[in-house]
Amino acid sequence: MGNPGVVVAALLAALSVCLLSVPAAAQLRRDYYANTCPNVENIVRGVVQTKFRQTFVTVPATLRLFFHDCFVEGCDASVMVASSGSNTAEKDHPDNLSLAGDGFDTVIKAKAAVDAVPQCRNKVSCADILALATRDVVALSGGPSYAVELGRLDGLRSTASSVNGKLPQPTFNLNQLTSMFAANGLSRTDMIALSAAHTLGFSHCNKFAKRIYSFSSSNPVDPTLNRTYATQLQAMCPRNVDPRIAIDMDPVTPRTFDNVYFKNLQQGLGLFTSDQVLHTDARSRPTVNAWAKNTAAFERAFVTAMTKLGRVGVKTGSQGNIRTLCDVLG
Ligand code: HEM
Ligand SMILES: *[C@@H]1O[C@H](CO)[C@@H](O)[C@H](O)[C@H]1NC(C)=O
Ligand SMILES: CC(=O)N[C@H]1CO[C@H](CO)[C@@H](O)[C@@H]1O
Repeated sequence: MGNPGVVVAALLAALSVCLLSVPAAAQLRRDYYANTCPNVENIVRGVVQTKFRQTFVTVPATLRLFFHDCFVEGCDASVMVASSGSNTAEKDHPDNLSLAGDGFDTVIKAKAAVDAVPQCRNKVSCADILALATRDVVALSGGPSYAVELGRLDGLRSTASSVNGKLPQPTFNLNQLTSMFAANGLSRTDMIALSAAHTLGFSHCNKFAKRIYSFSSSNPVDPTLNRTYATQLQAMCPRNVDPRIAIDMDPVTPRTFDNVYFKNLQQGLGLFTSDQVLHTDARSRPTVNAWAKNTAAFERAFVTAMTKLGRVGVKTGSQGNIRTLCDVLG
């Protein structure tokens, strides 16, 4: 302690370790574009509102696009990139599970609107536009609104192979779901809250066909599925159904972002194993029951989880750039 130089050196070393180990997400800020594009939130919201009036699919398509973006290579708009030449991009991996084109279209149009403002041109990342548009679609469909942290750069690569094993499957049990979300810094509570995104949108029949036709040798129908609902699903999704047929994931309020998702689970109306297991498994059931009767508590948990989702694998500095076109690298 007698040598101030040593103390200062030690402090500097400790400080640099701290700085180096600060996760990139710490650099996200709500007012990131305050000087470069102060009106960015209004510009994006305007485009999203117009698109929403044209087609409701904008809502689930954008919300799911954000989730897939963040879980594969971080929230860096890598999911937006189109395949070119010999590179097959993320969006063309089979697990893109038919990401609806209206999500891509929303971000591309919002980016064009932002870049049409001279001050904003080439200043705002596609990754941030996707995060803002996602907040806007959730609010437009009746969900909570929230402040979005900004400052993500766009990723420099996008490959189909990077998707392997990164996205949850509809057949997952609670342990599989929990560990995949944990790998992205999300708790089981966050996972349950985010799963409520299935209060909106569509699923193709093949994603749950096994639950209604060939669950097990003794039970063709998954016993955790509501019997009446199983019969309705069989009618909407007969064997050998046209693979393009998609059905509402929330059979009760399919166009409203609400906690009916959790009420549905209490009645065996969870479409996927990964949905229904949240109520079947005693470890997650108390949370499902709590949010089924308390909208405010669910919305708080959803906002917390979305904010954490938006911090996954954020690119800063030389790890990324601001794309000119969201579907083209560079
Ligand atoms: C918990 C694990 C999850 C699994 C296993 C899962 C799986 C799926 C599957 C299989 C579909 C149907 C795709 C199709 O047939 O076209 C789907 C749709 C959807 N998912 Fe998830 N998902 C999960 C979590 C999430 C999360 C966290 C979000 C967003 C925060 C999300 C948002 C959506 C939306 C909005 C749709 C509807 C898409 C549309 O209508 O275009 N999902 N999901
Ligand atoms: C099955 O769903 C219907 C609504 O579709 C509900 O009235 C009924 O209580 C549910 N059955 C069970 C066992 O939860
Ligand atoms: C929207 C989109 O790009 N969907 C693609 C998902 O992946 C399949 C192939 O696995 C493509 O055919 C789709 O065009």
